[in-house]
Amino acid sequence: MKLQDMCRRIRSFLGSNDSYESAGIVLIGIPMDITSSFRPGSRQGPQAIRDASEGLEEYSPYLDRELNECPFYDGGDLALPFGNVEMCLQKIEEVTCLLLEDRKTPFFLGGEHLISYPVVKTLCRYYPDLVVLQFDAHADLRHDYLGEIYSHATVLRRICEVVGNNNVFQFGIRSGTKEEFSYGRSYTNFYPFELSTALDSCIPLLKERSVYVTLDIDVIDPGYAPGTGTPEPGGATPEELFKVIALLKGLQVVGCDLVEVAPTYDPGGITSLLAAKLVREEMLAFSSRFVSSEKHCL
Ligand SMILES: [Mn+2]
Repeated sequence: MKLQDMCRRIRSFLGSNDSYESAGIVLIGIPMDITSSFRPGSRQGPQAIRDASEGLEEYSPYLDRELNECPFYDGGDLALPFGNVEMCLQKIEEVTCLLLEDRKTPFFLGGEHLISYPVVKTLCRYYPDLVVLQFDAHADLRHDYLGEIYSHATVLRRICEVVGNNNVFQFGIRSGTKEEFSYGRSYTNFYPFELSTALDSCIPLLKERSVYVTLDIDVIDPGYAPGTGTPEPGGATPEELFKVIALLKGLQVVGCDLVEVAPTYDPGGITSLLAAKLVREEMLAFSSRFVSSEKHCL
């Protein structure tokens, strides 16, 4: 099946290429929010982020790069069989596989955090040395949520099962059960309340590996990013995240996502705008790998 048959394109992200073939990064929206436990609505995230991107410049003064130096293609939103979690996860696996077969770097816009699971599950078949970096308010390490093992509250636990506990790095965590914190401290590279300083200390180790970055918008304080399903007071500033992204520049990022933007709770559209700016920064930071990426693919 072709990408165009799997996705719907409406309006594209700022600066998107018209050509899939010449793109390195492919942006795909995953409008899924089936397992959101507190406030649903993240299925509208991808389109709100695209709309907000129109207000940004294509040039990043943080990275001194411009989107036209980074050929990317916005493939639209994945068509999903709403209501059926397993089929949705299957579709996400299929589209990830298609992008990897075409030697693209997938960049997914959520949607709820569960979408990261099928993506990582697929990626680690192509990149056996994969590590996952999570930036999030929540540990997402529950074994199950009310008996359901596939949930946005269990997603990192499932990811630990596919890539191995030691290959998961968790930053900025400030919410979870006592058991989740204990699991994190014992089994993952667990940095609660810490972001750029902790990441900086991990960079030498991460340089040797293929990296997946999952960014939950709720890592940022709800004062800056209220438009999300489970806001958690006491979070990071946007500046801290720009610092984080600058540190990631130079790593072999083979895929990423930005999840949990829920426009219904977003007065003034400030969360979508911040998310769009983070997407721009990430694309510019991660595209540097294309210079040397060929040897690394498949
Ligand atoms: Mn979260």
